Amino acid sequence: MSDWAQDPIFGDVALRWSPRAFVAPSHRARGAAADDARALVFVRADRMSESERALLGDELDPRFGVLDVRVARLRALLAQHSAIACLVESVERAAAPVAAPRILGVVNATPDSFSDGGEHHDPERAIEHGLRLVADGADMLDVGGESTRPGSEPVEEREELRRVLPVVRGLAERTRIPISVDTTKSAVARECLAAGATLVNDVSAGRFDPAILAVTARAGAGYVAMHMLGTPRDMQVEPRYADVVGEVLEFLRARCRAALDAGIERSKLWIDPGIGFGKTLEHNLELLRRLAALRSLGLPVLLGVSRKSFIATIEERAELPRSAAAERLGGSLAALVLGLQNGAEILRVHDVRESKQAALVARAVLAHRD
Ligand code: HH2
Repeated sequence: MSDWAQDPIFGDVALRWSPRAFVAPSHRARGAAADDARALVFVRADRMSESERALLGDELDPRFGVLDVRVARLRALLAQHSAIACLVESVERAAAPVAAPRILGVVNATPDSFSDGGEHHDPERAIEHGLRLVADGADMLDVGGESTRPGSEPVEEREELRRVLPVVRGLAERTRIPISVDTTKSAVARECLAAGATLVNDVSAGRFDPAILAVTARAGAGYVAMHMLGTPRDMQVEPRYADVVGEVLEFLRARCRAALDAGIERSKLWIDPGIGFGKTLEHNLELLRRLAALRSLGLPVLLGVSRKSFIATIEERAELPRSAAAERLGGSLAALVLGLQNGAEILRVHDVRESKQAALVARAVLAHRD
């Protein structure tokens, strides 16, 4: 068990129980968690010591590993046992109202993306597409020139730059919303930042080309660290985790530390569980259901579920035909709304208009006070 409480940067977040426990709000508190707010504490009772289990007493349902308590009771538990310190902090974070969701519209300047490959390969068409997404309500745009679909091969730096640079430049000149570049390469990030991008979306979280962190830091740009198991080429070959949420959290914490060490400001870091990147359907579902656990790092959570293949796998299991990527809007919106409810703040989507509407409605319901 890593001692997160000792971490000088994430110490206040005190994730010491992760991956054994995390907290999700059953009733959203107004502002910080009030004493009478209820919290659902999901506990890995099987990994707890006898004394920890005894402490939780009858309130713990060991069959489901759920502890359903009021925050006041949690505070009382804290007074008895320092290991529970993390829970109160996590309750407060998880119970804080969801910030206004922001939509990151996808502009793929690739010939082979799984979702819209080839549609906007020509720079002018990609720029037009981006401007349409802005008109549809995108808060930011994400320009990518290398497909990361399972089994895909890396694209050469020169080719990737040829694809994305004119699109980033054109969009930065013609719109005022932030432009992100979806790349794992430091040289591509550097050129795009110089051409007007202000955010680097790195699906490797700095593992493929560590210099990308310093490049981002030097430009004072934002940075998205995403979890992926291995590389796009091998990530879907029997992905395995003992505890997918705990391992994704640990990975993101370590990668954020590397980003901070390279000089990226904490206020400019976002995290992403990487739905579909080295995950089976069960892994994706568990991450989506327990997404609130990621908020305990105290960083905005970006979520990409749009058109992903887990939607078709669910259809298949229901003995329906697998839908093509462009026909997965219903499933994308369902996952987006649940992601939002579980703490996602930035939603990476292809269908901006529909996603914005769904996010606004979900947000209105979640923020409603009677
Ligand atoms: N998903 C894709 C690409 N980049 N970046 C982040 N941060 N999170 C994601 O979930 C994510 C991402 C895959 O989607 P797409 O760009 O449509 O496909 P492809 O990689 O084939 O271009």
